[in-house]
Amino acid sequence: MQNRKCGPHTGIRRFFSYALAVTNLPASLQNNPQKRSLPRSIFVVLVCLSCRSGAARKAAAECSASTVKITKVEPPNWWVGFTPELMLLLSGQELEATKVSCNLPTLRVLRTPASAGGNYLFVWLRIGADTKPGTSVCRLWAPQGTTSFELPLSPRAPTLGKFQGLSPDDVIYLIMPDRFANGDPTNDQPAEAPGSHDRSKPRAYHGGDLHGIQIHLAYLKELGVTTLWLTPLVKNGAAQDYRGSDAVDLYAVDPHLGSLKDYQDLVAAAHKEKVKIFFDAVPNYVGPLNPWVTNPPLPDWFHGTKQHHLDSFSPLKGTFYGKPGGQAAANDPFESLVDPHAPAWMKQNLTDGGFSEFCPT
Ligand SMILES: [Ca+2]
Repeated sequence: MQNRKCGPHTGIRRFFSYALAVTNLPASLQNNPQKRSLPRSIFVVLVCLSCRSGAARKAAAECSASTVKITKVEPPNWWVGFTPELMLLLSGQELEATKVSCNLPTLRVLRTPASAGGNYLFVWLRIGADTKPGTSVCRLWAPQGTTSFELPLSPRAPTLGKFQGLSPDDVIYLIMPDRFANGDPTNDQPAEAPGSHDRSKPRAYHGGDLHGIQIHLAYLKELGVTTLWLTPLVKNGAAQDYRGSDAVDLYAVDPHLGSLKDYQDLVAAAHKEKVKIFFDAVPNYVGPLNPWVTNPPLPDWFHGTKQHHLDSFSPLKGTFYGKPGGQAAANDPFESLVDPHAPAWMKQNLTDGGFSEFCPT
């Protein structure tokens, strides 16, 4: 998703796109450039008309004066025929919306609570059962101006033969993609992560990726593997987050591992070999570099704050479970969950606390 930028030309283009209902091109027009020229000519006429209209001038003026800004939409897309409702989280500034409206009549905005300060807006949507696939444009009005965002709604892929789950007969092979096989050296050190790739450093990225797994499917199949469990693939933010657990974006594939298409290609190739892919997600915490950590969408988004939060190991650092002298814990903190003698606060430190000292959960 990219937020539409204000400007002398984009402002008019946004006004135009919002004014039309989103529909897919008829199949008869999709691969025929000559036939496509008709709606394109209509576009030109309408843009020219809107240039001359007072409404267009007003929209352009609103755009240039607006300080309302959307920098991210999560999730960035959804599917029709999947869930009746969807909650979007918009990030940005001045997002204390007075109204949000989408240009699909079957996509209804239910409520739009904003965070204090206006850096986040929750948009609750009801997706009508008769909604067709396409990209909807939603407009947001706020005291400081107006802006818009797009929401692609895709058709669901056929589910027959998929989503089978696991059984006792499965042979699961756990892979940490960065450490398995390097199938694409061009992604070893993405431009946005300089210095992150160094085979001489144990905690740096070492070059493994999704394509490396794909080109070794025959090897894995020969081992008798029926299921691949990949550690989290989502985008991480630090040079030593190769494990994948410190997400900065829960909807993007980490660039060290490849692209979303690389993942889709891997899944398709694995299914062709009758090998399942087990998707590993970590929903209960994010990485310390996630923007939420310093600016959470809600006061209770995390247990505590970056500076003040419970630490799973904190009760173990004394002499009770831990080593004498206040050193790091010698025992697994999970023991407290099953230990009938462990006090309630010790269990809470585990269930509500972070595994590390630098980030809330
Ligand atoms: Ca690589």
